[in-house]
Amino acid sequence: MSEKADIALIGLAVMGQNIILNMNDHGYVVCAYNRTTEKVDQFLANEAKGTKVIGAHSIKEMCDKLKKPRRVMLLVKAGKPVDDFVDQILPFLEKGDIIIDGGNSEYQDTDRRCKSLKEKGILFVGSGVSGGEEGARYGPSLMPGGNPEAWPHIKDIFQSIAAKVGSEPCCDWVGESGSGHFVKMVHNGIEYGDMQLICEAYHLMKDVVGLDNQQMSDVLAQWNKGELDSFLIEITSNILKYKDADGSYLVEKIRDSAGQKGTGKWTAISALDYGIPVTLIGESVFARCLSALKDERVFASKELPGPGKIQFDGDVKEFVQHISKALYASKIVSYAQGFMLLREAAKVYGWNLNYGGIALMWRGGCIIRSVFLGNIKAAFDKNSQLSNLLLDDFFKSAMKECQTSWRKVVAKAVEVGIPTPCFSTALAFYDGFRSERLPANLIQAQRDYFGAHTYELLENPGKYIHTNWTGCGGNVSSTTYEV
Ligand code: NBP
Repeated sequence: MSEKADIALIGLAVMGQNIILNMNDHGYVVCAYNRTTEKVDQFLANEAKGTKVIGAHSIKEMCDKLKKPRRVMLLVKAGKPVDDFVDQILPFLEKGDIIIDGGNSEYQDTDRRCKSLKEKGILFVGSGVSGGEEGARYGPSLMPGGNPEAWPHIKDIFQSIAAKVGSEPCCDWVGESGSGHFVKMVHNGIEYGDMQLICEAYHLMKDVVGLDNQQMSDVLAQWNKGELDSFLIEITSNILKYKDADGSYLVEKIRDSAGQKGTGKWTAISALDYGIPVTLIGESVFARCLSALKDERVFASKELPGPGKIQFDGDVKEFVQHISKALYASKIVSYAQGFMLLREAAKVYGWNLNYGGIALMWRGGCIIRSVFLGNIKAAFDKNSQLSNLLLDDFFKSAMKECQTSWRKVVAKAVEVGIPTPCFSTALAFYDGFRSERLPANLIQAQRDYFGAHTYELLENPGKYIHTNWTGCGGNVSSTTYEV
């Protein structure tokens, strides 16, 4: 009888094909399957030619060719296709078999699938996969969560195909139910924030300081040797200096209207749902929305006054240094906010999240990979119960070192009328988070004044009282009217 496969992979598009070849490189026999089965033959005859990959033309054939417990990984379009495939595979599985969804599924869907499959004795895993085509082929960042009983059966495959930082794989068990997909969602949200922060630095260097593209590219290449060392800084340095066939810089010819697929928006929505101020990711999503109003902006640019052209008369090198520090400080705030959201979701869902492990999973293989994630990992290694990254000694001293520059950059941007939504919101969050007193006492008074919503006194927290502010209202407080 022919050799049985270690794992089956359904979905022969860009991610599936490359993950299969990656698994093959690491010695695993993979059985490939796809809804359109001709793609199985095409794949075996072309990309997988000469490998140990085998194919199947039906779900039954695929399941029959697997070692037990059976491991079936899906890399198909998220949503209904995943449910449809789960329904089709189930009749051919036995108790203890494993289904892994590596697509960009919503974490609530993964939660639901985990629960319903557990009742049937099937172990379900929802794994974030990041790194795009190249990552899938040579080492992605993998964020698996779901039924923990599945982990010992998939650990070796997952950790061997994942990206490595030194000898450490960028893959570890994230936690229960939908946590792997939640972590992937927050990763994508942070990616939106990182990208917008770099765009704001570019805008300031170009339109305030007046650097040309080659100079900006050189600055970023320099930044990439220090604390900002990251994949996104590296590629932006390359993008800025890239010249079109006519010798002009290509990036300057690209329409300034950003697209999005929704994962940044999902992060912002869950931040609102859980009441966590993930302001930087929220602003980065809104910045893309504002950019997309291109026609309205073109019209408004001729109608609405700004401060007028202000000549930059400062020290260029010094201001560029201030921008790098503003970027670093804002980035720290963004990650602190992302981890606050993870902590809250873990509380709501009862997940036991491995925060240092998450930093390590993002350290390599994915779009937000950076040296800085090593510092985050170190912070959680030092104190796994760390309540907020900003309170770790390393990050505390980074904020101390950066804050003056950060304030100068935001103030300059406001003065000259350059929008820096993420630099600014990060600073506002930082100042709010470090404030013993905020003006929310007045909000409470206003709420009580117009809606009898009650308030607590500083000296007596937990006891809610109502004041008849006008002398005309009654003394009855509201229980239902929420503003
Ligand atoms: P796609 O997201 O383009 O999905 C293509 C696969 O889904 C094909 O196998 C296709 O089968 C199958 N499929 C579709 Br489309 N509709 C289906 C349906 N109604 N029923 C059954 N199968 C269906 O592929 P991808 O870009 O390789 O991504 C795979 C997953 O990984 C997605 O969830 C994606 O969001 C996620 N992801 C992608 C990237 C990336 O960089 N592309 C990165 C990280 C994660 P067919 O061949 O018969 O049409």
